[in-house]
Amino acid sequence: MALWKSELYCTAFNKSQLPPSAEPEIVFVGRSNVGKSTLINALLERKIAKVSAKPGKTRSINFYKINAGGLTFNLVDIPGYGYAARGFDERKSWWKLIDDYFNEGRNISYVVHLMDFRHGPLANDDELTAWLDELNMPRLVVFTKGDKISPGRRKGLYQQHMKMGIDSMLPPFITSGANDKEMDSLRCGIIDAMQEMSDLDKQEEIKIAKQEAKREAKAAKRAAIKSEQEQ
Ligand SMILES: Nc1nc2c(ncn2[C@@H]2O[C@H](COP(=O)(O)OP(=O)(O)O)[C@@H](O)[C@H]2O)c(=O)[nH]1
Ligand SMILES: [Mg+2]
Repeated sequence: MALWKSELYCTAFNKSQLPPSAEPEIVFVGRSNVGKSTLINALLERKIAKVSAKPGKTRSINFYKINAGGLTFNLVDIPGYGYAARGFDERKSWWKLIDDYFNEGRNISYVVHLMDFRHGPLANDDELTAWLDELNMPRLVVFTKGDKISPGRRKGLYQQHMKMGIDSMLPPFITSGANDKEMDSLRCGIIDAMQEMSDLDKQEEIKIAKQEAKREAKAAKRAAIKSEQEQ
C-alpha cells in the first residue's frame, strides 16, 4: 500500500467557506468522542486532527488533500454530533452545516460512518443513517475503540451489531486507535470503496451517453422520414 501524503487545506465554519468541489470527497462522520480525530491521525500517520478528552470541540468541516501513490482525493472531517451537553441551537446549526455541505452538488464519493464498537449504532447514528439514505449516500462503517472489548468477545459483539441491519459497502472494520495492521487494511478498504464508486459513476455516465445517442439516432431517423415525405 502506497503511503498517503496529506495536507489540511481548508477549514470551513459555514457554507461560504466551503472550498470548490473538484476531487472526490470521502466524508468522515460520527458521534462526538467516537474517536474520529484519533482515527484520522492514525490513517494519515501524523498528528493533524486534534484529539480531545472533552467532547465537542471541533465545529468546522476540515478538508484534507490526500495523495495515495498518485491517486488523489479529499478526506473531509465533519464535526461530531450528539454530545448530550449540546442544546437545541447547536444541534440546529450542526444540521444546517451538514445540510449545506451535502446538498451543494459536490463530488462526494461516499461516507465513512464511525461507530463505537462497544455500543454499535445508537439513536443518533440511526437518525444520520436515515438522512443519508434519503440522499442515496453510500456508507462504509468503521468501528472504533475495538481494544476496549476483550478479543474473545469481539466476534459475538460484531455479529450482534450486524443484526441491527448495518448497511456498509464493505464488511465493517474494527479499529483500535493506531494499530498499524488495522490501518493498512482500512486504507486499502477506503481506496477499494472509492474505486468501486468511481466505476459505478462511469457506468452511469456510459448509460446516460448511450441513452442520449439512442435518442439522437431516433430523432435523426424521424427527421429523415419527414424530409422524404415532404419531397
Ligand atoms: N482505547 C481507545 N481509545 C480511543 C480510541 N480512539 C479514540 N480514543 C480516545 O477517545 C477520546 C476521544 O477521541 P477523539 O479522537 O478526540 O474523538 P472525536 O471527538 O471523535 O474526534 C480520546 O480520549 C481518545 O484517546 C481507540 O480506538 N481506543
Ligand atoms: Mg475530533
